[in-house]
Parts: sequence; structure tokens; C-alpha cells
Amino acid sequence: MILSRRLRPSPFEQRAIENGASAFTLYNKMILPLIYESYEIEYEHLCKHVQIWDVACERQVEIVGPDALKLVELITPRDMSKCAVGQCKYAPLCDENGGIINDPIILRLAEDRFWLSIADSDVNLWVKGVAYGRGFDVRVFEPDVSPLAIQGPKADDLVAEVVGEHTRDIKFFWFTDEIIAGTPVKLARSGWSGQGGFEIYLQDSSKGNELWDVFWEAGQKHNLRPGAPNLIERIETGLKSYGQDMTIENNPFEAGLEKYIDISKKAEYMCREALEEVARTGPAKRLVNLVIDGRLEKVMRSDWRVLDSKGTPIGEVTSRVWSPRLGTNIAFAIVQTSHAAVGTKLSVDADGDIHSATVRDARWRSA
Ligand code: THG
Repeated sequence: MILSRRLRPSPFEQRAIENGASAFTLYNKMILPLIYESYEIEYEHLCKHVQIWDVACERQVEIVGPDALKLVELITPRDMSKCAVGQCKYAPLCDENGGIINDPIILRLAEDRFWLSIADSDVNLWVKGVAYGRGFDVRVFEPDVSPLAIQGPKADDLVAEVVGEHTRDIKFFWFTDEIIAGTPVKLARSGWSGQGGFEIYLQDSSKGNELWDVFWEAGQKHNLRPGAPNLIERIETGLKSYGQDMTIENNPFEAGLEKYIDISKKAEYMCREALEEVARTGPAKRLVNLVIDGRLEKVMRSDWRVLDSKGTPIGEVTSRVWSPRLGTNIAFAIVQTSHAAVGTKLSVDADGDIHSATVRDARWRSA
């Protein structure tokens, strides 16, 4: 890949590459390191120790001004009046049809100031368009902010040592203002794994190496290693990836995000009618967990169709990985609701190879 200026640099990119990042994806026009040694090795380490992740590609879209709350409420079906200053909410953004535009974590920085910490789609353009169209009194822009994640069961000890003992009291999905490595950051208890940890929002991209280095040095005695959002871990934890497991073609009910919406919230929001209709009729499709039998060597570059017992296509696999611990393939798929019940026997057409598959519940780790 040619690293042109169109591929925006991460402030942590140099450290990630020096430390052996070996496979990357594109995310918000940035490169996201995904593998250092292998998914398996990094999965085992993440579940026992602590890792440092370059997730600068989770860009921020700032909304600030007198109409900021009105605008945030308009674009999400989650009730954002319940988000206090200093708190975060995971909140799908939906268009007028209920289609998911993105699924950011929303941070409330002040009564009239928010960051949308976005997944991979052009939220800045969408939100600027909505604000302009409605004549709202707000400013919408991408600030110089880059998240660095510290994830894993030893993250609390490492962050307490680097930042202070008070960080142990930060509640899940809350954040504080801190100075780390001489630079102001927001420190949130959050992150894209089920192993616990923090995300540090760096507000000056020239300080990437300094921020990485203080955690790197203090982390050595905690067996800190570089890592990344891990495909095995995130499927087991049930974290869905925008663009993969859901797109603008899906509404939050289909994508299994109904926990994160409040369709009868007070504020005006643009997908109210569409989602009320889905709530009435029930979603036509559902995202499910799937076990797929047999070894799957192929990379999923085309649609892997899910078939019913008669061989009729009833959905698609959206993510899959070999779980060494479970000795099988674990996957997400979007299937017709009539075939979404736990225990349903299905099959998967993986580029012509037919594999048996079963819908199952999400409790992978207790399996
Ligand atoms: N960190 C930051 N920004 C991000 C992500 C991240 N933006 C894109 C993407 N990841 C957003 N996706 C998720 C999905 C789920 C969670 C976090 C980010 C998550 N959910 C909790 C849960 O489901 O239990 C809590 C949800 C809540 O209470 O609101 O952690 O990883 N900065």
C-alpha cells in the first residue's frame, strides 16, 4: 500500500510499525493495525495481560453550540438527555428510514458540546448537512483528537500507576480530564473488547510517541504488548463492526442494537416513524451468532450465503473467525427472523463449499 497523504497518518503509527504491526485495514481514511503476530496469540495475551492499541482511526466529530443537544438528539434514537457531562453513550446514528449511518460512542464534554467517536463512515459530512439543512446554531468539525486504547485485565494497574490511583474509580463509560506525558487528554473507561480497560483521547497529534512511550515503559512489568481490536475476542464479546455486520441497509433492531435505543424518547429524532413501524411489525431480519462446522481456509471476499434446510438462501455471514479455544468457526450472520431462533440448523455456502451451521446464543466464553 502506498501511504499517501490521502491516507491520514495516525500519531501512533510510527510506534505501531516499529513494534511489528503486520496487517492493517483502512478505517476512516486511516490505517488501522489489526495484527502483530496472529489473532490467536494476541487473543490469548489480551485475555490475561494488557495491551496498547493504535485506534486513532476512531475519529471524533465535534458538535458545539446552542443547538448541539437538539442536533445530537435528532440524529440518534438513543435518549441523549440522559447523558451527563463526563459520560459516554454508545448510540447508533440513523437516517430517516432507520438505516444505520454509524454507531459511535458519544461523549458529552459540556452541556452544549459533544464528540461522536465514530466507526468507519463519513459522519462529519452527514452531520454538517443535517445541521445546515435545519439551520441549527452549531459548529460541526473533526478536531485533532486520536484515541489510544489500553485494554486487558491489567489495564487498571497500569493506568493507576501512570495516571494516578484515582483512575480506579472512573466508572464504565465515564471520562475525566487528565494530563499524561505533559499533554491534556480525556481518559475514559471504555474500549472495543470485553476485557476491560481505558481509552485515552490525545488532543495534540504531535504528542503520539510521548503518550505511547509512558505506557510502554511503565507497562513492561505488567507484560504489556502491542495489540489491536481482536476479531476472535470481539465476536465472542458480541461487538459488531459497522460496514461489516451492519450497514445503512440495516436498522438497529436487525443489527441487535435495540438495547441502545429509546424509541419513545421525548426529543425529536429523524427515524422515529421508521423505527416505530419496525417495532410494531418486528424486524424482517436479525443478526445472530452462528457456529460454522469444518475448517474454512478462504478469506471472505464475497457474500457467504446462509441457506435453510432446503438450500434456500435466507441470509449472509457478516464476520467469521476460527476460535482455537472452541475448536470451531464463530460468526455473525444476518438471517430472516423465521430462521433466527437459537438451535436452528442451517448451512453456509462459502464460495461453493457447503458447511453445516447452527444458530446459538451469545455466551461463547461459558461454552
Ligand atoms: N472506542 C471509541 N470509539 C469507537 C469505538 C471504540 N467508535 C467506533 C466503534 N468502536 C463503536 N462501537 C462500539 C460498540 C460497543 C461498545 C463500544 C463501541 C461498548 N458497548 C458497551 C456494551 O455494549 O456493554 C456499553 C454501551 C453503553 O452502555 O452505552 O463498549 O471502541 N472511542
